Amino acid sequence: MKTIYIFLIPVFFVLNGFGQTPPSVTPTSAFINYGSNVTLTATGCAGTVNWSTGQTGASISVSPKQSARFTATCTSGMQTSGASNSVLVQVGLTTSPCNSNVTVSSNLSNIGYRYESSNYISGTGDIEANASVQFKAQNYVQLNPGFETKSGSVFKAFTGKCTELQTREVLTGRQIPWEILWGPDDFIWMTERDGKISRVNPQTSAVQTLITISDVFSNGEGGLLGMVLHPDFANNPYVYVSYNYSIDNTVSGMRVKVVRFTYNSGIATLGSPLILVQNILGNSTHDGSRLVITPELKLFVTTGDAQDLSAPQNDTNLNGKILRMNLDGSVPADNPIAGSLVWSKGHRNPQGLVYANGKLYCSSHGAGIEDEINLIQQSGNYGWPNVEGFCNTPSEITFCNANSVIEPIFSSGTGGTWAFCGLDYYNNDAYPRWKGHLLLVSLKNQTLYSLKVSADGNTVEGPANLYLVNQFGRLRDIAIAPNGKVYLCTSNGGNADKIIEITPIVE
Ligand SMILES: [Ca+2]
Ligand SMILES: [Ca+2]
Repeated sequence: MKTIYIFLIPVFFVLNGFGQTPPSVTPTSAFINYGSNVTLTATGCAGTVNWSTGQTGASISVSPKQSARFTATCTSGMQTSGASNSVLVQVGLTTSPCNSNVTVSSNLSNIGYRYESSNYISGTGDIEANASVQFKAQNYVQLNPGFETKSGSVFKAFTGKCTELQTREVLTGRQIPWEILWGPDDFIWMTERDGKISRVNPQTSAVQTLITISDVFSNGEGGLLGMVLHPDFANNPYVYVSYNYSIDNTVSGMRVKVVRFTYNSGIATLGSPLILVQNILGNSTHDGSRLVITPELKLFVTTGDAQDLSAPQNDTNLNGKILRMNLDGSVPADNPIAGSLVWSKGHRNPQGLVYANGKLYCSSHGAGIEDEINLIQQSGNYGWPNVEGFCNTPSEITFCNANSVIEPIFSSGTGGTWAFCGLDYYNNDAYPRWKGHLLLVSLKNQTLYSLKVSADGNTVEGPANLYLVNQFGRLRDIAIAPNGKVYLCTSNGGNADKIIEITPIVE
């Protein structure tokens, strides 16, 4: 008895005495734009929380200039440092401004950063382990005594002109353009949420409105949303759209339908509407509605949960799904559930969709955390509302194991959302830096991102690259022209929305 008693005492103290478990830090991961901040909170410490930044207190706000790990330690008790009490805050970085001369005198631990100069770059700082940094100067790069690339770092230096994204306003004065795409007529085709479909001449900025759809019910985030053209448009001049209507002219009567219109170029109109699917529950938010047609001539349509959390995991409900249909709206014989349009489930509000590398990539809005990019698989379950982002909480792990949930290939992390929207894939030689990258725009973070996709197309490699941060406000969608120019549309409202043309200037 006595021996047992001696061993019980330390156990008692660790669990209930002055012993403390290490403070846990939330968020568990975070990804921020360069220049913005994130609040880190430590819980489980009875004493004072000391942070690796030198700050104290349960919650601190940090705005790191580069990716960094922040550690919380507790002044009292037996807590020990460990993985559970630190968080890696990744910072999306962009190319440095193209100044005439650049001197890099402090040590660099940036990941995927490029210093550019129109004359020379002089380096004396170290490139830290795990950093990957490039110096690109038009005339010369000078590595002074003391400059060192540490083991495990990646460093490249070369000469060349600054890489610049030249931007031009193609169009202004519009109201919430939602879809922009490059048409086979070399015009930009555009939907606006109030119901208009137009052709925009990218050279002259002339707008030709083809139709104002009479039964579009535009409320909140709902209205006329996604659009795609038939891949063989010359022979099949069909335009497919997804939009909200209302069965009783109220928000609670909002539904979503997918309609095919026929383009008559002679009289510049869209007509002969053919309803492919209708009566999908809609709402003033969470209506999905991005469309893609694959080379096998199947139409994929995203649907949102329309604020009905019971829908995404219910196979008989079309909300919170990605639907797959033939181009006349019929159910393909090889869909996973006989007679059903459902292709994948567990989606919250997916509003970006692109087919590339023989794969379907989808971006989706998270609730308060974890905006996701997912690789869409037949019969895939993406977890919502039971799982946000990765399967990393006890209840999520249980659900994921029981339901074979597929985790995202990229997430904004648990630090917050960026409001992922339009998604596209850059496969053009005009801007080699983006070749093989997903391009993504965000509303809340007002940023264009490029994300390098792995050679097999199955993963995103490295951190996001950020462009045009806060320059044009909220960004809704992307279109890419065959010549490699990229077009973005803004979503700021006030009849002041724009289409911006990006011309990469590469030597
Ligand atoms: Ca688009
Ligand atoms: Ca999670």
